[in-house]
Amino acid sequence: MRPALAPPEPAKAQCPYCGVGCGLELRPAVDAAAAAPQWSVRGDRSHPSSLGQVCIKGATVAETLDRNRLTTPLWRERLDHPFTPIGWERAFALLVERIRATLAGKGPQALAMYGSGQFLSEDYYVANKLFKGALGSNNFDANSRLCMSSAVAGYSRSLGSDGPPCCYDDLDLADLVLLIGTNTAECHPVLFQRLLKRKRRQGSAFRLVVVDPRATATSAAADLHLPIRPGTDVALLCGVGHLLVEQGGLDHPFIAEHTEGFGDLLELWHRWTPAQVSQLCGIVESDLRLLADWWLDAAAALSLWSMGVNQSSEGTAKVSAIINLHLVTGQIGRPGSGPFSLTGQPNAMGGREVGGLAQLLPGYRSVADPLHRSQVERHWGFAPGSIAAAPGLSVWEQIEAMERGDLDLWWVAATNPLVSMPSLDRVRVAMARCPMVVLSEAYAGTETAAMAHLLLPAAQWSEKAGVMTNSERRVTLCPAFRQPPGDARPDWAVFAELGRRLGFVEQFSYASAAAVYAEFAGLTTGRVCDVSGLSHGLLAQHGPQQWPFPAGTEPGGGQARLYGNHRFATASGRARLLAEAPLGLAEPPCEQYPLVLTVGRYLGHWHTMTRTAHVARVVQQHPEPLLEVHPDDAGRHGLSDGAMAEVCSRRGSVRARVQITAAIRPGTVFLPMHWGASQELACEANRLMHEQACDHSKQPELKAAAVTLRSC
Ligand SMILES: Nc1nc2c(c(=O)[nH]1)N[C@H]1C(S)=C(S)[C@@H](COP(=O)(O)OP(=O)(O)OC[C@H]3O[C@@H](n4cnc5c(=O)[nH]c(N)nc54)[C@H](O)[C@@H]3O)O[C@H]1N2
Ligand SMILES: Nc1nc2c(c(=O)[nH]1)N[C@H]1C(S)=C(S)[C@@H](COP(=O)(O)OP(=O)(O)OC[C@H]3O[C@@H](n4cnc5c(=O)[nH]c(N)nc54)[C@H](O)[C@@H]3O)O[C@H]1N2
Ligand code: SF4
Ligand SMILES: [Mo]
Repeated sequence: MRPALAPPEPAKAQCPYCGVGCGLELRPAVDAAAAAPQWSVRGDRSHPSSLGQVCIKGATVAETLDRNRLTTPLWRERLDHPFTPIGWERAFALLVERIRATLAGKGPQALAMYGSGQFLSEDYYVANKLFKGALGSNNFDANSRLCMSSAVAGYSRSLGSDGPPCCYDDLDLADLVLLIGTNTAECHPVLFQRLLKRKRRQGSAFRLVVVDPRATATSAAADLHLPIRPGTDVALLCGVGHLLVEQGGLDHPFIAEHTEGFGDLLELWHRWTPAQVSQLCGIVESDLRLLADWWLDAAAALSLWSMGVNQSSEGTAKVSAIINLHLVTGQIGRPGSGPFSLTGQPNAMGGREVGGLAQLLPGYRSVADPLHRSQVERHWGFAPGSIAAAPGLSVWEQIEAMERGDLDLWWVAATNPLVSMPSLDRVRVAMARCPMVVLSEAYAGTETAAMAHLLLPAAQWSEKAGVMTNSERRVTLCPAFRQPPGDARPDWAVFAELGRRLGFVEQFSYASAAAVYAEFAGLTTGRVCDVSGLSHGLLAQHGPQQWPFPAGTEPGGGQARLYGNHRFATASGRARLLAEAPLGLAEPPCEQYPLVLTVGRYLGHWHTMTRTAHVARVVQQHPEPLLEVHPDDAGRHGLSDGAMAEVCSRRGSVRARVQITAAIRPGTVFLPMHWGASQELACEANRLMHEQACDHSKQPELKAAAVTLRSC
């Protein structure tokens, strides 16, 4: 008799899509007919962040792993040549030759990398060390610049450091949840389900307020929806502040002991009367008053935000304006309350920890700080002075450098900028001027590959080990449980190999991803994001852990919330109340372009669709991109439902099918970001968008451009 097979152990990992960071369990489904093992997915009930819940993207991720992969390095000298396969040996030789020539000629400033919040922390860490340490170029930026950079700048300016202070349990403990600039139902669905469950159980005792120019699946569940004009959030929040003062609802002892800058804020709020604010935001005054009343009523108020806040030319001020409300009412650092950014990508948080933006170094350090530079140089094993003092080029500055012919090599990894960057036509022209564009990608045929010279096949999630951190600061180990296809390699291993070949053998000789993580963890001791007690071994044995997790912390002993003692990470220990007057949109509507286009997401699709375009269930759910137009605007522009329309901005035009809906504010239209040039139904929304960005965070205003419509 054959012995019964033990059921295979599932692999456990964090979902590789959104920043909720749900735990997944993947089991090999034995199918003799299939060439490669198939995997079935379900929620991991033991994962504390998601308790077994998943959404459609997580549930279908296994269907995306094998299709359409890049399997071998490909090279072409010129963009009008076809790609030819080259082995890794030649690929590395080319990179070494070009990098050495640049270092000897123009210098390190002519090298740049644009990475991603979809890197594992290990990929991110080694890429940073390679650029900022070995090459002496701080020109390492990531797509978090388009995503969380305003949250990073806002937390740092207001609280003294990056780091979301809250945790998911706060969703169960708040009496009032303010959802501002987030379509949580579609973009952070498992958290939204958690809110819905409370709503069903507690009814009006639990209040949900949504601030969004569109009525969305999120606002459908809200007690109050404030459909503000795009770009008027700071004014709205000043109006709430005004009413809190008027009603005597401030926590004066908290303000006196734990904050600074109250005087200026009071003056600013005083100027923004409810009548003025309601008019500017395009809402009724009684709704503004209701929000202020509910804030005052709430024993615990929680604010959740995402791209409607961050992607703005005043994104950092929007974040600080949210934090201000929490500080003046003492709604921070205790259960159920606080300002809580919903992270977009699965490991944008990890990226911030390892210093994955052009101005940062690992452990929430800054390149501008001489002490931080010397600490990191020592830990990395580079001579003093190796790390440059000036912040590197942010991604848009990298594009401008290519336009001027100042970049010799632009290395893009785990992002698809020829769909996701603003001013796409300009980006394309700039890339054409760069002598060597390198792309590390898991999939074949992306829009960015069309403008690259060297394609490096990446092993992706499930094929390489490493960690990710989700929005509530919880770190999950993602093991390698599948073979990478062909010659695909983990990104971190490629960066390390290149470092060794450039002569930095000692600094880049890692035995494993676990060794990379151990080196990083050692750099975080005593920092806000202290993970010095974490290791791949501990995470494998005890499961996901929240940071701070200093050396010696018992498993499960990480901290759920930051700033419980109300000592903030500023020099004085006080949080800063920042009085910033509303500026509005960088490109307001005008006679020629009378509408505001906003661009966002659909529930089933992931960004540039390299994965989700291949999932039948998702394609069925979202077959095409739709232009949402209010009936008044449709009438004015002669558009009918289901017909095609041309959307034109100062930068170009795209065509899309019209969906007439009263769900969107008059004067505002919406397109999804997903359908790039390689899709059959291409609708390149970002050809229309502009690159004007927030001064503090350098995050472009990807949520608003002035457009007009034409029927076609
Ligand atoms: N299904 C799905 N989920 C995802 C992703 C995905 O691609 N698909 N991507 C992940 C990533 S990286 C991110 S960053 C998040 C993004 O998550 P979200 O930010 O929730 O998603 P978006 O659709 O980009 O934008 C949210 C809302 O902002 C509103 N908005 C536009 N302008 C303004 C404004 O001026 N003020 C306010 N208050 N609101 C405004 C829009 O109408 C939109 O409904 O989603 C993550 N989750
Ligand atoms: N107008 C407008 N524009 C936007 C936004 C918006 O709301 N409005 N949102 C912005 C935001 S918040 C974001 S986050 C960006 C997202 O935009 P992108 O980062 O461009 O989108 P993705 O499709 O997620 O790109 C990730 C790429 O990495 C590849 N990949 C996956 N795993 C790996 C891996 O392990 N290694 C490597 N090397 N490659 C891998 C995928 O195949 C894919 O091509 O878009 C931004 N652009
Ligand atoms: S909510 Fe986000 S993390 Fe959770 S399964 Fe869906 S995409 Fe994955
Ligand atoms: Mo994002």
